[in-house]
Amino acid sequence: MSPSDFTPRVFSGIQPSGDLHLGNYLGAIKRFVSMQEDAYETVYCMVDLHAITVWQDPAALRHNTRELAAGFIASGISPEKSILINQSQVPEHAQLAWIFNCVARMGWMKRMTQFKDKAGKNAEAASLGLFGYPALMAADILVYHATHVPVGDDQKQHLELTRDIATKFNHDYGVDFFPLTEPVIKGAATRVMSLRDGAKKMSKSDPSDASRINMTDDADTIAKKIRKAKTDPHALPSEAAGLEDRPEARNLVNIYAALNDQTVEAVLAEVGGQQFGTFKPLLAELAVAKLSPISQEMARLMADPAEIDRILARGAGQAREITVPILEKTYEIVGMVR
Ligand code: AQP
Repeated sequence: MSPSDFTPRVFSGIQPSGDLHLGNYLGAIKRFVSMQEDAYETVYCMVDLHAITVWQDPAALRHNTRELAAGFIASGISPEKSILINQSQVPEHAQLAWIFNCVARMGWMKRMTQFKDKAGKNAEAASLGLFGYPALMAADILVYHATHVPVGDDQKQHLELTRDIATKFNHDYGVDFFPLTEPVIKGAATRVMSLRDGAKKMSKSDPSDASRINMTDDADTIAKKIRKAKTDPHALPSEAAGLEDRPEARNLVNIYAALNDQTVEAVLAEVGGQQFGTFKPLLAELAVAKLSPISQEMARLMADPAEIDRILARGAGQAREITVPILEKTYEIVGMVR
């Protein structure tokens, strides 16, 4: 069966492992919202089981999970239109992950660049969970038979692995059960870079807070971080080709384009020739105009955490209507006595 034989369904998630940042917003959440308006069933997830592959303070994890849910809702994800869950309340994710641990090969996992980046030089001390992360991610997606997954560019390799796992499972058991999910990686900001280093992606775990714009930053902080963002001494070009060897300049233009729903070409047609002293205040103004209403709404939602918990509990109930039958069928295919 091809993905078109399955109900068009979107799944994606974000780790509640720290402050939500502009990269998460432009690379993922903004596109989650637009897919919610299309002809898909949409399931969006705070992947708390993924977050603990690196130690998390329990109180901070609870706070970050609720704050991430508030960030999703404040950005436009409606609990009436989308299923909103935290991963650990839908146990079929972890149950299917075990089956996929037995399908995925060690050699495949060893090639994952995210593991190498996150484990660093001391891979022996990394958790087994961090190594197995992509099998759980495959389970997150396939336990819904999701056909489309909007993500940032950094997740491309994990989505290829998800397709490999689905293919091997289908082949090993002689079935056509799991779809080959399509990654949806598009737009001007599929890889938002650090404001301090145009070669590094903007990330929650970067020790420098100045490297990223957090969704909870106030207007002054956003403006200050953009003012201090690393750039080069040249004026902006009028065409995209002129950004090729200028990673920091390209990053700021990409951010502007994504925030303003424009193409890079359209932005450069307006700002080409400007120095950063002129462009940065424009970008700061745009970022504040787009992000401040979201952070204010997040703060309002966080004042009532019980309501967020109710939304997540209801989402888990809706999700399990999909995941329980898919897991049951998987167990039956694999040969488990039910
Ligand atoms: N810099 C980025 N540009 C575009 N998209 C990004 N995403 C993350 N960073 C960028 C996208 O956000 C979604 C959720 O990511 P995640 O929280 O699951 O984990 P991550 O990719 O590991 O994010 P971080 O911020 O880099 O977290 P840490 O520092 O904890 O590892 C994904 O769709 C991702 O592509």
